[in-house]
Amino acid sequence: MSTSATEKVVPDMAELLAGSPKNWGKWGPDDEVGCLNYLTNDEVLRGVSAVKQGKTFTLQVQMGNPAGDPMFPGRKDVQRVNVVDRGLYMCGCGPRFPGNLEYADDMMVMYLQGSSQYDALGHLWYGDQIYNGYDAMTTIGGMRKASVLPIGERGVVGRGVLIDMARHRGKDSLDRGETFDHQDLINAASAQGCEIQKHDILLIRTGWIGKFYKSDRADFYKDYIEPGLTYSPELVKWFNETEIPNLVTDTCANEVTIDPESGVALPLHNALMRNLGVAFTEIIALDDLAADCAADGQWTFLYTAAPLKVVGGSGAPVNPIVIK
Ligand code: UVW
Repeated sequence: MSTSATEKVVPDMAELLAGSPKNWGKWGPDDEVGCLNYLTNDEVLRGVSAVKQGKTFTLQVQMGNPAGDPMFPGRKDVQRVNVVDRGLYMCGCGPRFPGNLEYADDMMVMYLQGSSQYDALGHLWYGDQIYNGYDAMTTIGGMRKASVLPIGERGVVGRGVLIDMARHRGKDSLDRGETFDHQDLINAASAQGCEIQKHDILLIRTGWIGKFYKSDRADFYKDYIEPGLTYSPELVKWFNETEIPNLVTDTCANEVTIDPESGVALPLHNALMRNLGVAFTEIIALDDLAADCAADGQWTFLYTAAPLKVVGGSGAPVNPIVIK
């Protein structure tokens, strides 16, 4: 237990999530991809059968956009620097090859969660254990268990459904700290004329990342609290029973930053990702896809993604592709 600045007694994560369901061991003692195991060959074909028009959408935000890179506070923007370019050749220093070709080369330093990304299932934990019961000591110096690598090796393909919570509530973007739950998702789906089916990859638009690009940066990050799903035992039960393999949103953390009820930070990362094995995909650009879905009434599609295969990574950038 701890006390917040407002003297509210905030429970430990272990206390809040006591009795919360776990899928540890469900896919064997060596599993590192969790609910992505629900995406069987039949589920891939179900996704393919959602393709009706051949329209494609890429869902990664731009990296190194002059407006900045949206990310969870505490991380720093992508730094991309030129190593070789025409300027180097003009100084007579460019690498020379037979035939005199010239080229441009660059390098980048970034937080692996500093752009559109997949979290490794072991990215966050409480107590001494990460997803599937692996010892949290395995995170030291690089993740030896439940890193992002197995997700990159496997890839993610299935039927996706987009729920546009912002549009459903008549807003460009949900407000700071605005919450919603599984029942709100079900209601929004019904208003959109679709349904969230078992094993669907669940995409939720809040408008938050779109708002980043329209806001003053200092204002956007001031007393940072983003909108999102909020924890309840019923919501966790719904995710578990609906066997959602992957939660994909246009926020930095896929959930309201501080649970308004308990005061605990990011409980769903633990209840859904650490305990159930739901893959988290964050900072995803959904505005164009949502506008198209609202225009043609097709909210379901084939979703495909594979994070970069970073050995030991706690997450990795991704550019998902959706085909309607
Ligand atoms: C944190 O690392 C706090 O969360 P995220 O999963 O949003 O990167």
